[in-house]
Amino acid sequence: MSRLVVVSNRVPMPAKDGSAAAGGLAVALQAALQERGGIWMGWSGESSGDREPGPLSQLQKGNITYALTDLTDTDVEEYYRGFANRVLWPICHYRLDLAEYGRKEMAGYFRVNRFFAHRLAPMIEPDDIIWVHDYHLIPLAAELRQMGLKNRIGFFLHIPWPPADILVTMPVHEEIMRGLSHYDLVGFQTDYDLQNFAGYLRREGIGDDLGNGLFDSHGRIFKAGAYPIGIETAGFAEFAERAANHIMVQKTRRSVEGRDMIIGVDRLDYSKGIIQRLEAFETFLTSNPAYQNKVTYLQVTPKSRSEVPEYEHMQKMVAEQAGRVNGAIGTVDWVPIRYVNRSISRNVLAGLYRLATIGLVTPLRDGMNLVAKEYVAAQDPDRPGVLVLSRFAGAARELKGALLVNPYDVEGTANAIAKGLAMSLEERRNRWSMMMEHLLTHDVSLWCENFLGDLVLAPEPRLERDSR
Ligand code: GDG
Repeated sequence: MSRLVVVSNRVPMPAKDGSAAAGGLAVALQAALQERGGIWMGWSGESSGDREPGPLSQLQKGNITYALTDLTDTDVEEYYRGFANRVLWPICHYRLDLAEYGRKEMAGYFRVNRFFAHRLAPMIEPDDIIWVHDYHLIPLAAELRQMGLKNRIGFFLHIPWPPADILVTMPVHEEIMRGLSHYDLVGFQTDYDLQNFAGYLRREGIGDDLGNGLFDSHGRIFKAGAYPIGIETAGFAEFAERAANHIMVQKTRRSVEGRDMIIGVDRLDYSKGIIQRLEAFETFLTSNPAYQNKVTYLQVTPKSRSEVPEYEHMQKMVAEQAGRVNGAIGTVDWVPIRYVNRSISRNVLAGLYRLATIGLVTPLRDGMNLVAKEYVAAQDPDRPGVLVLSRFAGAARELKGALLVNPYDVEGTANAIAKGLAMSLEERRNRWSMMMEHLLTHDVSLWCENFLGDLVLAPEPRLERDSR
């Protein structure tokens, strides 16, 4: 079996006690790396200031070598904060209004990808399979090919891929699309993202859809497909059952005694629809006064990318809105919204999911959304809660037992909250069983196996006709 080389912007390092880092994706990839032997390479998260970064720092754990590189301050500013998070992230989440183009940032993005390729290439053996993750590293394969690497290289995009009309507003859309064609397999979260990709090739006249997932573009034949990511369903369900006894979860249970609890869990990000969701909760309470003092909404929102101005602004808006609703509707003995603006342990999170009558997952746009899947997996099979899910999350294409909402429609979301709270136990069980069965049969290990299986079987690339 060939060695596997995973490349991602950040690398989930194993905990000091040797156990794998938490989180389904990390666990699944670490298992695949452990089985085949391999390397996980990425940015250390550290900056070397304005000096050229030193050598890669390497850590060996079993069969896996973790290889981390620092970046300079300029690299972090232009590649990470600049192009990746202020151009690609908003564009892929359909937010043309938030994209900030700058030549410096675009150049920095391609430069850092070249730098990654130069650091990675000396470690690669001819039979290695390379799996690149996410929007930070789209041009990596092209850079590796430029250096003469002939290895199988796959790419998986964790976030949505927008329709052509949106993508073409980005000044370097051609270079980005050319970058994708240098992979042997390009994986998206959903069919819809895949159709957007194929639609762009067709519309811009730069590629042919050959059928069976094969595409011909920029002189290369490659495969593209939808590979909806899953979670470690069975493991997470057991974990949540145990976590229900965690002291913090017990304390929370006592503190909401006699009330229903609704939970929302999101990185603080404008794509997650937190502001619209708080509005929907307020509307629900004002149009269903009988529920006042009967429901507590817990919003867990760890800070994210706080150094990017849009995120700093969001943080202020969410805090203000939660405070305003609490001030307007809360009473001396009831706080409608409990807002936690930091990360909580995975253990407590799993227990809280299980405690909540409703999981409120209403992103304006999301590649998949693992919180929706974790909420379902964490439920007590005898008394499962209800998932209220945005139709614009990739997960909505699979979780048919959810109450689907349009998060822009505040009243519609408020009505779904009311419907969820009033739902009979029988209907809750039926909806939950349907979703749980799907999640058990489509977990993250299968996702990993499917992607790697298809990458190995991807067609031999045709010799390149054009030069980059
Ligand atoms: C990207 C795509 C796609 C959240 N708060 C805490 C915490 N979390 C964990 C959740 C979940 C993960 O973070 C978030 O995953 P999501 O999928 O919801 O969202 P993104 O971070 O935007 O991920 C997304 C995903 O990649 C995978 O492909 O689904 O569409 O945007 O696992 O549980 N974990 C802990 N404390 C917290 O406070 N421990």
